[in-house]
Amino acid sequence: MSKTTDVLTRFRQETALSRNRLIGLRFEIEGSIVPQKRSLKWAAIPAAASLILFLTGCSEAGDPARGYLPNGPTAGGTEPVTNHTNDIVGLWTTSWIVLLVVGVISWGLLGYAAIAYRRRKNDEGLPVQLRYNMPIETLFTVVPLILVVGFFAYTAKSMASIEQPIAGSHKIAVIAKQWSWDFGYEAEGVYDSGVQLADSAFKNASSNSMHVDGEPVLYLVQNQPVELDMRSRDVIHSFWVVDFLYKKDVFPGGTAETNHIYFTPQRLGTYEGKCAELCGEYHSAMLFQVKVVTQSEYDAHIAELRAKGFVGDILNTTNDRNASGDNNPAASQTNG
Ligand SMILES: [Cu+2]
Repeated sequence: MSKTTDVLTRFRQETALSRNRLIGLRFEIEGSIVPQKRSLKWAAIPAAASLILFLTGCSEAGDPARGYLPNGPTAGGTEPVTNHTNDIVGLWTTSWIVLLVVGVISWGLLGYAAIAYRRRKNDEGLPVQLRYNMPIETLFTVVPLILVVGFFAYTAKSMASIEQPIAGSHKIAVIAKQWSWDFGYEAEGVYDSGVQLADSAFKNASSNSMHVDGEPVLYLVQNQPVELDMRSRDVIHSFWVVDFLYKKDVFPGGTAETNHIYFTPQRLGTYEGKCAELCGEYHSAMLFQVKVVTQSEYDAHIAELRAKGFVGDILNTTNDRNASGDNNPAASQTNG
């Protein structure tokens, strides 16, 4: 054996730490950092808990049985707000229950694995590695697939029933415009035209209500099925009555672009509505109200509109957001 080979061999022997020993060393070094990290983690738990308490504290009126969804003015009775709201609440809460079950199982398994298989004092190297485990990988593929298909199916079912026209519906035209709404009572031949709310109106609004004086108001009769035919005069808006738990985009264009909502309002009361599609500078001022009233109150409102001269087909008027005078008699009435 030459001297060179001899030196090389000794060098190799002295530096020959196995790969596993190296990995073990890495764990030992990193392990020494763990206690510090751990104390940080424990500190995060009370912080997260108080954050959750703080955040949920905001929804004081929320009902857990409804998944904290809004439930309209309680003074109006106990009926569902519309004929669709129970279905929507059911879809929402069932989804949460299913997801929580999956979550609890996942978090449980995670916690169990972290504790039962934690690194112990004399452990060296890597634990046995699990790869190409067909049963586990099939489970991880099939379970999410079932969940996604299930959620899709139930959502599609609910949407199909919500989008179903109701026979004998009372037709009302809803026209969105920057930044207000027009409502056309087609059968009665009258309309109401909103004008953009003035900044001063917001200063007078009470802090615990979205309502601002001068908002356009859509009147609906309790228990009378209604069809809203919705169109925009300019850009895309979205019709959203919060307590109805449903919103729908409103597009500019003709009959083909007209969107429809079908429902039966079931509970008397005043409901806040807004545009739910960012549509420009005063998007947030695009507020309106829906009043669900008795037939006689409705008739009185229609008579009032007629007396004010708001007669005709709102779709064929040239009303626009800035119009006043002849084209838009409402301008001088609503927000003058
Ligand atoms: Cu809008």
